[in-house]
Amino acid sequence: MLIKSKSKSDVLSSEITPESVYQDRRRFLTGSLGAAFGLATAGFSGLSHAAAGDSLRARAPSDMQRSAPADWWKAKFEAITPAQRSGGFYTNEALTPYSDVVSYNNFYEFGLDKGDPKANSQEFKADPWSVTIEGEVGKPGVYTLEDILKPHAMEERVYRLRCVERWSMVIPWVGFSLADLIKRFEPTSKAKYVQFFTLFDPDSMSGQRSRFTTIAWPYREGLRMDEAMNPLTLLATGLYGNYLPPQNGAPLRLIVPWKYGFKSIKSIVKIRFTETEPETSWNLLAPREYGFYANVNPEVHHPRWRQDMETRLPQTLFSSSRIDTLPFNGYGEQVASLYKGMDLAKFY
Ligand SMILES: Nc1nc2c(c(=O)[nH]1)N[C@H]1C(S)=C(S)[C@@H](COP(=O)(O)O)O[C@H]1N2
Ligand SMILES: [Mo]
Repeated sequence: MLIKSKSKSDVLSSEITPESVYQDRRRFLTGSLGAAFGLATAGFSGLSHAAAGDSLRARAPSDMQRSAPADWWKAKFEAITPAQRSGGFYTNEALTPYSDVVSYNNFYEFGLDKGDPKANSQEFKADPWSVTIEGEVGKPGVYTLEDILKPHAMEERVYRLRCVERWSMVIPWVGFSLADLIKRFEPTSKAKYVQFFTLFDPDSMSGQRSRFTTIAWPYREGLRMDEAMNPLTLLATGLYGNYLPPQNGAPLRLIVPWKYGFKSIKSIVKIRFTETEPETSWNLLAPREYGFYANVNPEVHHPRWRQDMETRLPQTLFSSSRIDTLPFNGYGEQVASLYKGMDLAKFY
């Protein structure tokens, strides 16, 4: 049996705080059970939800405007359109405030604590950037970010993001369908999967130098071709109507809203088309805990964390924001058919 459920005490609400859930995974990563609690983290109290409402698009505070982006890039962001509101591209749930989205992160290349990515990534250079396209594909090559983005119109989509650590956010992304990019490179009939790689650059990514992490760098993830081609699968270039901050995966990251957050790989430098199921970092690290599919599934528990509930961030002192986790993170209508006939307890 590959999946174990933990004891009942595992679901005590008192345990479900952002701090304790990430501490669990952190201890696992470093293998140090004695890791001290009480690390400084961005507090969630006192922050109010911003309603998604009917506003045409979400806006980041103006202090996040970056210096002098190229004209072609700027033009892309000036022309952001809301995605069609049907088809699961929107939710009217309250947006997670911008300040939380950019300060409570998982990006182990920049450290293990939730505040580390923001603290350690501000010097990170996402320009110039290139993406290598390789494997079972008609048009392999090394493409500049401009080559990659130029033909695509940017749109805004508001998705839930559900981390396997049992917290979730609602984030207004900017981006475009991965399917539209994939079609341009003409995958061959042997292309059954797509693999993605994050930049490997220990000079700028302090986490890759750390002796504490056991992750096989570069961080890598993968999707089955039909998952990659699903209209919900997004290549994100921004959030809250502006560029992606480094801590959220600048300049280009994947968003797969029906899967646990670790599938949504950041700062992508390589996309490889393969005939067989590709390696993924978390699966290499702990295959019994992190499967290739990683579909959000309240009935299949992670060996150490039940998955039938989650804490919607931000969590305040006065509200626990505990909600039920939905199959496929609430996107079952769009994606359940991809897994027809599959035993999702086996293919977790
Ligand atoms: N390269 C890379 N991508 C990554 C991660 C990471 O550590 N490295 N963490 C993943 C996890 S576990 C989650 S929950 C999301 C978090 O995205 P966010 O910080 O933008 O909310 O990024 C995912 N993508
Ligand atoms: Mo995650």
